[in-house]
Amino acid sequence: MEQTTLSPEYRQQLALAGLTPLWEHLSNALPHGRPAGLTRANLWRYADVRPLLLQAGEQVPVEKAERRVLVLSDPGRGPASMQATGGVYAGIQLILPGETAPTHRHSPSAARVVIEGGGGFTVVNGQVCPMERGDVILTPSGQWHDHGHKGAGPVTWLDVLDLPVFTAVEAAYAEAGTPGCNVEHTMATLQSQLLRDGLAVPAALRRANPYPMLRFPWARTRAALLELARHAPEGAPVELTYVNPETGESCLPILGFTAMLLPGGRPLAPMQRSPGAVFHVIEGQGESTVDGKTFSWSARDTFTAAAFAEITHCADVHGGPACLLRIDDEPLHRKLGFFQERQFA
Ligand code: 1HN
Repeated sequence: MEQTTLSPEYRQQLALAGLTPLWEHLSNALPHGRPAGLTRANLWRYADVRPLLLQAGEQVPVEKAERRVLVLSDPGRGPASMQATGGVYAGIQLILPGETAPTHRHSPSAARVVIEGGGGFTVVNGQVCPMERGDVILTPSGQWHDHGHKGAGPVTWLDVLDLPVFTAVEAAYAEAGTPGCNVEHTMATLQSQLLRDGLAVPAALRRANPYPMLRFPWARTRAALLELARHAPEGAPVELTYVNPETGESCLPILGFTAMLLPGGRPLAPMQRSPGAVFHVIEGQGESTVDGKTFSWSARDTFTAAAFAEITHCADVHGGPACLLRIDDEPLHRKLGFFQERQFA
């Protein structure tokens, strides 16, 4: 029901009492049939972002900025939005040779997807994680982290955070580091190396650390995707989900990460899914149609899709397979008891 004929006196009494009539808001709060999100699918080409980011490198010292980032701001939410989709913040960060982005920690969890590596590294709770192109590196909630760069040339990566969720529940905050708070932790480093190799782990650390693996090297994921593609039935999606190797659960509590391989020239219509998504192109080129909008993409580009978007992806027939990373809030949707997927085509 829309606006009802309530007497002005009654409206005023309600307002003074801090009350509002549900019947005037119900259909807005719970739209019929599907969520009425704000997210507007968009493409950010790396070729457009990179020169703007390099200008920030000239104009903004990293000590001043704390983090030198251009935020992928959802055009559906107006200017300066700190969201790419309803649940995901995304931005592209730059660090120049010799620079250090200072140690801090915050309540939202983050992950980096390396765009230009080569000498960049991040230290997360004492684990030194080298940054190579396509690597996914986690920074779980509350863990100290800083970034450095020992190589030559710019290092850049896509940051994703569950910040919109933390903001919505009024839980977003950060703290500055103190000297020595993020010194090298060799046991944790050993644990993650052993887990990655499928070996035994230090007994004292077993299940003691909710985030036993922080770095997922692209070289390993890529090789596994190619292997999977050789065995997958024709037309079936070739997808790998990033998990906590000790539990098999999603690697972070709110954000989900899936690497997918798209064979050249064969369009794929994945299920419509309840979470909106950020897609980052790691390799190859092609195009995706998202709710009727077509994006032509190539390696290092990023695009978004709203909740329940109708999507088709197609890698170029001559470019070989393409690899995309999908980042969304599927783990949160599952925890809410709500995650849904539907076949649309
Ligand atoms: C943050 O701490 C980083 O640590 C990157 O590199 C992006 C966006 C919003 C809030 C905190 C980082 C961020 C951020």
